[in-house]
Amino acid sequence: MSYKKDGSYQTVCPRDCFGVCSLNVTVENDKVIKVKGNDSNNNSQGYFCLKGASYPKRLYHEKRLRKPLLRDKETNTLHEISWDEAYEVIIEKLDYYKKKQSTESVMYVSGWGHTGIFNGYKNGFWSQYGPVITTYGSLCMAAGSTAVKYSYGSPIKHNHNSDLLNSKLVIVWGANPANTNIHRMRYIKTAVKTGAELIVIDPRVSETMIAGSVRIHPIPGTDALLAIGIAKLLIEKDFCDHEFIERHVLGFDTYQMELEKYSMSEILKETGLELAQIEMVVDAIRRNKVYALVSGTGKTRYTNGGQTERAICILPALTGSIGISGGGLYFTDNQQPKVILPFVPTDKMKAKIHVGKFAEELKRQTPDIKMLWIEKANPLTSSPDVNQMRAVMKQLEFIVVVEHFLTDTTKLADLILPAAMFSEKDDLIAVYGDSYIHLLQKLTEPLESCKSEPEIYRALGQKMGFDLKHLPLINESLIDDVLNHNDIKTTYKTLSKAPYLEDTYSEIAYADYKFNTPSGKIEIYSERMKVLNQNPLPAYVSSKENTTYPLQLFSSHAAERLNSQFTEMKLSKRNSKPTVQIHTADAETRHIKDGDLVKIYNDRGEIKVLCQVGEDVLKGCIHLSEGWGDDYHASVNKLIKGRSTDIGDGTAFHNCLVEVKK
Ligand SMILES: Nc1nc2c(c(=O)[nH]1)N[C@H]1C(S)=C(S)[C@@H](COP(=O)(O)OP(=O)(O)OC[C@H]3O[C@@H](n4cnc5c(=O)[nH]c(N)nc54)[C@H](O)[C@@H]3O)O[C@H]1N2
Ligand SMILES: Nc1nc2c(c(=O)[nH]1)N[C@H]1C(S)=C(S)[C@@H](COP(=O)(O)OP(=O)(O)OC[C@H]3O[C@@H](n4cnc5c(=O)[nH]c(N)nc54)[C@H](O)[C@@H]3O)O[C@H]1N2
Ligand SMILES: [Mo]
Repeated sequence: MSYKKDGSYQTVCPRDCFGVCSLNVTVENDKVIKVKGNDSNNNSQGYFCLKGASYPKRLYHEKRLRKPLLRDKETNTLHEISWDEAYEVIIEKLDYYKKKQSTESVMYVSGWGHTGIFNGYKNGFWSQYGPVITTYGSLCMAAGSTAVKYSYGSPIKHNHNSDLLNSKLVIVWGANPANTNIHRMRYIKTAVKTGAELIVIDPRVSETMIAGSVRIHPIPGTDALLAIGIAKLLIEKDFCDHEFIERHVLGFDTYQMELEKYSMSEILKETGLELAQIEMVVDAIRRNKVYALVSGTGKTRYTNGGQTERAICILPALTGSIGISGGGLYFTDNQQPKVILPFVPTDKMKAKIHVGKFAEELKRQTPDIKMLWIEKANPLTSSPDVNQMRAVMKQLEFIVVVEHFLTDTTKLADLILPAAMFSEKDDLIAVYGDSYIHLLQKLTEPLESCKSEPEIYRALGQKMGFDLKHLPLINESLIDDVLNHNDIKTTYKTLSKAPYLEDTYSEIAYADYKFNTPSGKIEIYSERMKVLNQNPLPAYVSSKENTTYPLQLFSSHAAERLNSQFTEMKLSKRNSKPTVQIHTADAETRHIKDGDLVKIYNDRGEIKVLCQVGEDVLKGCIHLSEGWGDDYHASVNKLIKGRSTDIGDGTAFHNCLVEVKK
């Protein structure tokens, strides 16, 4: 029987992305047959990407997991089992560890494969089982978001993307919206067409460097110094808005003194830039004191990432470019109300292991862990130090992975559970790319025996005698209860027509000049940084890795993938093979030609990829997109050590030196 009548329904893409595209989905005979953009929200406005368009194929892809799979340890082969058998195996293991050792022999790991509010449902199960170990920290934007929160207060906000049309100058810094935020990029393109200046700061030629843009290529990880150089010149030349600073900024005077510690010659040497380039940026700001600063996560994935973001994100405050149309800092937009799941008991998980240092910390910090439960994550591709992590995971006794596809991580799983996807579950989506609350609608029954995580937890809970009030059925009435409990004035039915925007939403962020920081001002000086043993003022500390390998490797997010997802869809011919970009001079000294197959290596591992030789990346650096798995011999995280960022417990993927050989 079909879950819904044939027809067209509105929903949203639940991927971990700035897009949060509202979609119109055509359902026929319980199958999604078409996905289109939907203009029910004012951010995505009917636009969507090739990944969203691929759902009708991806849902029914031949490689999609359809049945639970159990590994026969002796033959190392997977064979299909029923859900009842799968539950039996899981319960036997969970009981065994609880009795033999403790529930802390079990570790729960989740990523952001799916971004729904109902990800929190897991606590309804795990808190009834007993405290289990989990990770803390982030693979994603935590260094940057902590920096922005400390500077501007929480929640983080930005002007509506459409306000970019009112900007005469857009500076994109360590962000690549052409790939990662297509809605913002549409506006940037239009703004440039109608005369806005665009400056893009990135160590490589990124897809965002469209015709007419000015390109600035600092040496990776040195952006804080570039920002410090810009601040120095803005202050020296007296281009600042002193009235704005007096009213709304804390720490300007002390920062001015701090800046004297940095000489321009040191800034130029470290960043590899010329004075004229920094002066050019400063001059563009002089001409456009109100300008948009689009600040991304690329330059925050270093050990100095938080301080780098601090140095950059306070720049608009110096010329009063905050709280005003045409101006503003664009990091993330989180103006939607928080949604709490009222039926979920308090989280009892013990977050002991830094998610980016998993490999190193798992055995050292928690030698008693025997069982892993992984869902919505592919750490053996997306987390650092893949080789070491694989070795550590091999020593564990039992690994469960809930997944859509066979990934690098499932290769180590003892039990693989097939997860529901996209149209196969109800959820609420409220992420960082817009300030809406969206409904992800269940429109079709899960394919074959796939199940959503809540269904799995509820069934397990039922068999284990858990209190089912913490594991309710997710349906329209439960979602209405959740909305009601959070005092959000909408319903499932209303959300099924269009996403929800709170009436407190402001198209111009901070138009009220209220900054939710301890001082109520934009904090260039942040006392909170001291608690993290950091300079309370933006500062620069080198992030260069301390090894002798000569080339700096950094990675970025690809248009046709979502981290490690969508590889199976082969959405792009142009980028169908993993390719490393290397500078002509570095290629010549290594006798490497364009199109050669090369080995990238250091003492953590090696990968083999094709080589693109040219001037698209700085000399001394190489660039490769993240997310390629081992099947492509291009798992960049094999080369990368797990390190924490200075603040926010983020992951410093890009502190990485390597060598390249033909
Ligand atoms: N299509 C697509 N969209 C996505 C994603 C995806 O995988 N694919 N992922 C989503 C997720 S999880 C996230 S977190 C966001 C990320 O979105 P973005 O913030 O745009 O992130 P990145 O691609 O990591 O990096 C952006 C740029 O920073 C540059 N960069 C690297 N190091 C430095 C540096 O030292 N200085 C400077 N100035 N630039 C540097 C990179 O070359 C890259 O072009 O995108 C989201 N959207
Ligand atoms: N070198 C390098 N590494 C990086 C980055 C980088 O810039 N450079 N970027 C990092 C960033 S920003 C992020 S956010 C992380 C992302 O790291 P992860 O959160 O691990 O993301 P993915 O690699 O996309 O893996 C998510 C997995 O979840 C599965 N999945 C999707 N939906 C569901 C679902 O509903 N249920 C279940 N059970 N599974 C589901 C997908 O099939 C996929 O295998 O990667 C990071 N890794
Ligand atoms: Mo991310």
